[in-house]
Amino acid sequence: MKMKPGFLWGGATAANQCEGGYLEGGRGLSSVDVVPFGPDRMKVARGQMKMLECDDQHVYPAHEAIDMYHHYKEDIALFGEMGFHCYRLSISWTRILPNGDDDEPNEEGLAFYDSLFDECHRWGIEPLVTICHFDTPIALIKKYGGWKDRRMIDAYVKLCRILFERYGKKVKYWITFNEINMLLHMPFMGAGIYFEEGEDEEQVKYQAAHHELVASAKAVILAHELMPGAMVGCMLAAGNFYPYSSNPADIYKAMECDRDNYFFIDVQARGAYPVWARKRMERAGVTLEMAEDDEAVLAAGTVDYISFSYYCSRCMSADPEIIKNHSRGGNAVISAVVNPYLKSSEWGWQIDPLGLRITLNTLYDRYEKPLFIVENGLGAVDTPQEDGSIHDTYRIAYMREHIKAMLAAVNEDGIPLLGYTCWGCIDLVSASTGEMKKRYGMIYVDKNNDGTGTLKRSKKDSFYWYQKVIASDGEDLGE
Ligand code: BGP
Repeated sequence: MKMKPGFLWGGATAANQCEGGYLEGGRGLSSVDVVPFGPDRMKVARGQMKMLECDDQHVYPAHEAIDMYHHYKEDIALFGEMGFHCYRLSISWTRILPNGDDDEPNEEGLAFYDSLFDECHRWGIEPLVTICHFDTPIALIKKYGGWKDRRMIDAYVKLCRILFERYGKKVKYWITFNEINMLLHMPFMGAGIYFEEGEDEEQVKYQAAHHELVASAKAVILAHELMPGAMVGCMLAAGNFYPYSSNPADIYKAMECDRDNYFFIDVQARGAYPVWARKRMERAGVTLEMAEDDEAVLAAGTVDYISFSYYCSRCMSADPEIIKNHSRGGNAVISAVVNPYLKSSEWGWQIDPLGLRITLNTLYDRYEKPLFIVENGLGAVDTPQEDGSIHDTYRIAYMREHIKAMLAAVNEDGIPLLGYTCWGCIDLVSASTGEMKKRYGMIYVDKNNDGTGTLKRSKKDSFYWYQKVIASDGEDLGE
């Protein structure tokens, strides 16, 4: 089995996890710059600990990351050598608008992405741009409290207009927000939100979600107006919840967990809040404040395709005892119970290639829009040999099985799929843990958790393997 010509094979990164150069080229401070490495990371990411400036007690991995700001030509050349058709990256908002909503954009920041896109095209690589990937300008967090405040919509649309006008001829594929459902789990990462004492967290999160959804719809409308032919997608942190048993109570519980995530893209793909979501918010005492035309905007700004990340499936039970005793099935961000049928990665993420086929089918059944797998991969420890080679057979095995599942979904189930960009095609900072040790790349970067390392890039075995996969459109999986 293989993919048809035109299928976009490639890799994905995010500015906050690879660019570095956090104060260079006129860039302003952004939310991820103040999310530290270590035990406080999740507290800050979840909005439970307020940190809007850097201090001396913490280390901030985003400041240098893998310094792609200075290495992008070399890195894109390596992507070109692997045969990428597509490279997913995100824009650093504060490189363009250092305070988030400045009157004039920062020309140095704009020129940086111009050059980066030109470099992609030189290698025949189609850029796929995430407008906002875990990235809220600190100045706007100080001014508005992040996406809690409706005025964020205008700031975001201002950014979009600048991007679309400047890059409309260079970029066809766009994503409005990375993993928009992460807002519920990591409100500071997803929306620049930290909670004040006594604040109603559900109310704040869903109101912020509403603002992001309206902003996303406005971006879609604007993109279609300014860039005819552009494709704008939403992006979900996917992976179905399975019921722990065939007990209907478990099945209902798993459905509810799935709905928490679908909530967002149901709105982005269908243009309205689902009935069950309205009821659920009502029961939780959440009252959404809406402007008069918000519903019309949501209805008009539906996306052209559904993109998603897939690393693992999840499992859930309705029985509190089971949850208590088998609670290590999720990850640092989303909790779940252990699925006894699956093996786990070194970080406890449960490996489930068939789950990818299930996810593809579920999403297509639900939305009937083209899909795009924009993240998939294995976070693992790599050990360079004395001669510098890296034999990452575990990563190849993971990707092979997932690509097989994807091939089956497309060829046997008929799912329309635009492309596959594996996550962290070059090693970068982990979003959930801030580690460098948790590597996804096919390109190794000599950088350690403590910030040491030469930043030298080298090719892992998976580099040569993926090169063949792409060249054969998925037919040669190296078995
Ligand atoms: C997704 C994010 C990415 C990425 C990936 C892997 O949630 O969109 O930014 O980091 O997960 O997660 P981690 O880095 O925590 O291993």
